[in-house]
Amino acid sequence: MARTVEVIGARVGIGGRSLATADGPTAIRAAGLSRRIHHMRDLGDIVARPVVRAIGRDPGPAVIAEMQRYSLELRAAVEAILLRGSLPCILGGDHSIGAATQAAVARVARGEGRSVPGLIWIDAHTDCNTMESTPSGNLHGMMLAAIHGLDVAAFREVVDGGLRDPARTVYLGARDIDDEERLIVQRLGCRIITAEEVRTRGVHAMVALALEIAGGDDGRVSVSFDLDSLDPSIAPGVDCHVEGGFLWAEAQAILTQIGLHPGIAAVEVVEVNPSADIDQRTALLAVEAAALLCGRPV
Ligand SMILES: [Mn+2]
Repeated sequence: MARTVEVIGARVGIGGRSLATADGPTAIRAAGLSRRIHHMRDLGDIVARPVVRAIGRDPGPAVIAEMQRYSLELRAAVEAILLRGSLPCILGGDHSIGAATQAAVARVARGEGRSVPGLIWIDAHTDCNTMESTPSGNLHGMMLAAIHGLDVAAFREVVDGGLRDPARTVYLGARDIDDEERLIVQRLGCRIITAEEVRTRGVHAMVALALEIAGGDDGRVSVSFDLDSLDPSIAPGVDCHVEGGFLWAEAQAILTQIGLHPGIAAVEVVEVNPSADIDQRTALLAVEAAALLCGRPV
């Protein structure tokens, strides 16, 4: 027997560069998700309207309003899954969905009088810009700043009651961090474990360290897997390609070890952009990642 996995497709692309990322959940399902996770219930999609984005460092009021509306809808859906005792698995979609998922985890934990789970963020990016520091204006690069208590208008209401302790956030594989953003991450006190560090010190030791830091006093963690943490040579179907990522053997070992951890609170698999993919390669890896993270028998 395994805990029921409840899947939501988060059809959103307005937080990133390419609206085609909204088709990620469809591509992940088509690559065979339900064949790899047997104990899953698919709740279908939550859809963000593809509103027009302003040019420049401010995405504009239409995107900010739709992101807020969308995120509140997703947050409520994730909270409902958690309250049923199931494991939420949210398929992206761009990474902006993290505000809703992670706020939901914190709100439910607080409501139950438990400590708020930590966060393992497997990503080429640290997603910790603010509207003041962002070079791109892409909201998928700001949601963790909001989750850690910095003001980002689009997520202000979404993170209400859902803030996370930055000392329990660990990044795995981050390698494309803006200068000001790096200062924010340092100030917050999040831990960054690079792919290089994983190679030098070993997957097992580094994942154990990540679980120890993020797990805090109760061992509970959410895990968010961005396909751009992988090297673009094996995962071309993403929005932001960054060289030097994990190869599949490394990622597989990381995801297996995390998936066997007993305290997984929520899983996200995000940033699959089918319009950039080649022969479903990235979508197939997304299926494997979700299966490894959600597959723990109980
Ligand atoms: Mn990323």
